[in-house]
Amino acid sequence: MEKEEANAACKIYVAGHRGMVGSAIVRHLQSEGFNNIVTRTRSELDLTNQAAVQAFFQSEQPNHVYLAAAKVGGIHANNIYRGQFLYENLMIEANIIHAAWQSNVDKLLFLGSSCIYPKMAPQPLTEESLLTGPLEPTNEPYAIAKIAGIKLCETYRDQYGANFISAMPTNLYGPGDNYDLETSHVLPALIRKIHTAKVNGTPSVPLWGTGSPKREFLHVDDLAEACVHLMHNYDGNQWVNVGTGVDLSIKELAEMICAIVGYDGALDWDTSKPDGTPRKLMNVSKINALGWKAKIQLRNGIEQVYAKVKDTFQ
Ligand code: GFB
Repeated sequence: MEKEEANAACKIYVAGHRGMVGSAIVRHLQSEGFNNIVTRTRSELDLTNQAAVQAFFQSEQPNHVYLAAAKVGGIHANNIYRGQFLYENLMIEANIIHAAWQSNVDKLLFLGSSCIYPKMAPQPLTEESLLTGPLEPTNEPYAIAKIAGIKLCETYRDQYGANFISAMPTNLYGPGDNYDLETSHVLPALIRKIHTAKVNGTPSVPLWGTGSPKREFLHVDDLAEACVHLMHNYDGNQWVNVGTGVDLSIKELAEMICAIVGYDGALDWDTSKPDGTPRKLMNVSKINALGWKAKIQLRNGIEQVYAKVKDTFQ
C-alpha cells in the first residue's frame, strides 16, 4: 500500500481534541494525510466513565490512540484543585489505556509532563531521573497521576505486549491556550497581563513569585509533530522527553513579552505567590537521536500567538 493510502486507512482516536495539545495533534495529522480521525466531545463521551469508554472503544476499534485528554492548569490551579487533578487524570488514563488494550489498539501514545521528575533532580532532566526523589509540592497530585499513566503504558507493555509509549513534554504554549488568569500557565498569563497593562496605561504589571525560576517553553505545533514522529518511529518501553533544551527565567520571559507587546512599565513581583520548582529543563538527547528537533523559536512563537489573541481580551 502507498504511504498516502496507509495514512488514510489508519483509524486514529485523538482523546482531548478540543484542548491545546489534542487540537494541534489533529491539525498535524491532517497535514500528513491522516484523515480517518475519530473524536468525541466531553458531552458525547465522559472519559472518567469506564463503561462509556469501553463501549466507545469496542464500537470504534481505532488503530492508533493519542491520549491528550487531561485536566491541566498552571501553578495555582494545580495547587488549589489538588483532588480533581489527581482523580480526573487517573480515571481518564486508566479508562483509556485499559480499553485500548482490551480492544487491541495497535499503538497508543500517552502524554505526560516534565513535572513528573523530582523537584531537585539534576538538570537537564534525563528520563532516568524519574522516581529518584520528592516531587514539587504545588503539582504533586498532577505529577502522580501522570506517573501512573507512564507506568500503565510500561506495565501493559511488560505484561501484555501492548505497544503503548509515553511522551513527556515540557511547558507548552500556542493556539488554543487558556488565558484565564486564575487557572492558566505562566506564558499566556503574562501575555494577557502585560497586554492589559499596556492598553490601560498602567505603570506596573503584577506578576507572581520572584521571577527567578527557570522554565522551558515548547510551541504546541512542535509537540504535535514530535508525537506523530514518535508514534511512527519509536517502540521503546521508556518514556521520551520532548522539549527545546533551552530555558529562561520567568523574569526574562516577562521582559521578552514586554518587548513583543511594546510595554515599558515596571514588573511588580508578588512574592506571597509560589515560585514552584526552581528549574525543569529537559534533556532532549533521546528524541533528538530519534530524528526530531524543535523548530519554532520562542520569540517567534510568542509573536505569532500574540498577533492572534491580542484583540480577543476584554
Ligand atoms: O506555568 P506555570 O503556572 O506552572 O508557571 P509551572 C509558574 C511559574 O510562573 C511560577 C510564575 O514561578 C510562578 O510564580 N508566574 C509569574 C506566574 N506570574 C504568573 C502568573 O500570572 N500566572 C502563573 N500561572 N504563573 C506547571 C504545573 O508548573 O507546569 C503543571 O503546575 C504542569 O503540573 C505545567 O506540569 C507544565 O511551570 O510551575
